[in-house]
Amino acid sequence: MWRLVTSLTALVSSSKSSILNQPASTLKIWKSLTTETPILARHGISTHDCTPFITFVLGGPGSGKGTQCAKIVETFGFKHLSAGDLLRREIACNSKYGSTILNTIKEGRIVPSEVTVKLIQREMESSDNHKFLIDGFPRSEENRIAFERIMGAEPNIVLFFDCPEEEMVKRVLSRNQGRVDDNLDTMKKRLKVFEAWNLPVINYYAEKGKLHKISALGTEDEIFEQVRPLFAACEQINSKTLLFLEGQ
Ligand code: UP5
Ligand code: MG
Repeated sequence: MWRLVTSLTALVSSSKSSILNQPASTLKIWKSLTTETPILARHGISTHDCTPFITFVLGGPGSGKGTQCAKIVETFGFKHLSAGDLLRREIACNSKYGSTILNTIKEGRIVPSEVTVKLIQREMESSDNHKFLIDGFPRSEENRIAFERIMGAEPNIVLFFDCPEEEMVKRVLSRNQGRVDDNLDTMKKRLKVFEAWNLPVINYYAEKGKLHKISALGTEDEIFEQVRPLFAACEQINSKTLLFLEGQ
């Protein structure tokens, strides 16, 4: 069903009046989906019948990306791909890049784009789902450009969990799940990398009108109440599109 999103541009002129009656969240999603053709799918992810619907989930270390992704999966049936988890899996299975990835993560630096994009590509191609949450990627403009080049795709929407540094530090240091990067020394480096390399990507998508900034302070449920309407709006737009196309 998500393939139909690509037909939204064609729909804009004919259904503008009914769309204008929608709530603000729906309108913002509508705008971000139609400001340009969202999906190109020329290269790596064109093997499925459906064009994927891609959400990038961005935010600093400990801002709650993974926590909110789990809720989106539960409520809206997306496939969750955490770039960090995919990299940690490579370490755990001693792949050829394992030790390089481990050292990079310990230093809070960014793993080479080709490695991460290939891992994401493999997961997307082997999934039956075509609604993807890509969590913690892209972390730099170079990551973003590599994704577009290798996958031939852009995200439909981008979430940014905006969280104060003190709160992120507090959450990461109390997580206690044995992650090699959850210590004060590495956390300081992760925050610096976030500011220097991730923020330009966030600004890029803000300028493109694709960014949805969420305040990441509050309880997990309170934060999800900001997230829910975005995806509900996507579903609403999509079902309207489906009805429209069925009437063609
Ligand atoms: N928590 C969550 N929400 C809360 C709330 N509202 N109130 C109170 N507590 C809350 O949450 C963090 C902790 O906070 C948890 O204990 C949670 O219960 C609690 P989580 O949802 O895990 O936050 P998240 O933003 O996912 O934090 P994470 O530490 O995973 O973010 P990072 O972006 O730092 O980590 P990631 O795993 O993506 O990457 C790790 C490293 O891998 C990077 O530093 C980098 O070296 C490397 N990497 C790359 O090189 N390239 C990539 O593309 C991706 C990663
Ligand atoms: Mg995470």
